[in-house]
Amino acid sequence: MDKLNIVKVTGREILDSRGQPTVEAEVTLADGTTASGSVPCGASKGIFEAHELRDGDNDRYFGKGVLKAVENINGTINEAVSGIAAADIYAVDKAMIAADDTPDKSRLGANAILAVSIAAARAAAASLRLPLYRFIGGISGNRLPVPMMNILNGGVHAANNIDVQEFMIVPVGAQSFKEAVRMCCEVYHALSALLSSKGFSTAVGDEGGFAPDLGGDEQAIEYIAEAIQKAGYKCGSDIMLALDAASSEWKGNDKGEYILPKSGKTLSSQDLIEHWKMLVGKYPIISIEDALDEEDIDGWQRLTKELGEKVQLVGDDLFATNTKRLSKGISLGCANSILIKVNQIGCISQAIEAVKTAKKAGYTSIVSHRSGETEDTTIADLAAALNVGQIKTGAPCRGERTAKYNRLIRIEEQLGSSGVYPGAAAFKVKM
Ligand code: 2PG
Ligand code: MG
Repeated sequence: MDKLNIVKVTGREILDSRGQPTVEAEVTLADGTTASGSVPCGASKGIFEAHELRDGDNDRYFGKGVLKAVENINGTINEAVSGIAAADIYAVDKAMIAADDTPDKSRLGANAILAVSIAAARAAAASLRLPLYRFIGGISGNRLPVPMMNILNGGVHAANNIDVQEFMIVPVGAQSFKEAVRMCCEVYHALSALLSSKGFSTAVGDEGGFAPDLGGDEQAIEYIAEAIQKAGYKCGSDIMLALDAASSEWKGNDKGEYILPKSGKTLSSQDLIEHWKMLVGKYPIISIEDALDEEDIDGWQRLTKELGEKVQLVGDDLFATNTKRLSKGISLGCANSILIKVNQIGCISQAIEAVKTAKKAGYTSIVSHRSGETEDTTIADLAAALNVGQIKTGAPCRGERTAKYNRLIRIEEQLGSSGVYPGAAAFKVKM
């Protein structure tokens, strides 16, 4: 028997950063190596995501328990992957997908499948004595990602009055990942001082960004621009801005209608496009994610025509890390970038395939966390391994977010002179 063959897989219920139950899997190989992997959970979930299996037993965790997913790991998945070499992550994932046999992984649960996919990859890397990024990316996985650091939270991630979910700073002018993190932290602390001095709350949202009540998205952008300057950087060259509107949360009653839940505004798809155009004309915004709803395909086509040369337009809910949806979007001229969230599709190999499809079409990819996270740092390794050049993993605050930044600081140190921090080159748009 090959020493890398999987001999046992077990699951357990653990907690995510919102205190909700989530799945962890542990994989044991024939040589005795064990490794674990755990699964994040979104709040602004798209309708095209793979299925997250929850118990629905209201006596436990208000129905959110994941004991069924754990049972599926201990039973069906354990049988399906036993004997397969963990180093062949495509074969491990394929066996689980076949055992599930649904288009959205709803029988076994994408949360059960992903936990095992991650644990198997980690076990293979550990057995081969390779860092995870090296195991996944080989010797060519050497590009550190530019952090898109979310320092002000709104939408469903915060109990404030801001509709846009994420306001991010993007340190394109840094010379290294470590410096990029330092620059962002300095701006984060400058923003904290600025908000305090104006009498605003500095309590944080789900991703560690501040969550004050403000006068709207423009005021948020203005405070961030001021904080960048206060920290000693130039907004528009050292540090750019990015937004995630998460506008699938704004679905109105009719197609192409948007109702912003906090401000109560009703907008058409074209109104929103005009709003983004106004912001892009006024502020150095390099990237907008989910600027429109996941089902507003005509809107996405117009938006891409009107803004696609100037701004990275990221499809998160729109593509759901799904190669089929991405290919369709590419052929229709929707967006120019994809957010890669492993739990949207439910296993590592399919997330890798989405990155490959994006690359072929000239779309950029951003590896991303979820708003509910664990201490698992797999996405940090994945970002470096796949050379995507961008990562979205929250504010420099809350352990589940800093775990990813700290992992990348270590990866950069290990890569030494072969490591590349791409800065502005990670973005295809003109600056
Ligand atoms: C997003 C994510 C992560 P959630 O919309 O991009 O920031 O949020 O995990 O809640 O979907
Ligand atoms: Mg998003």
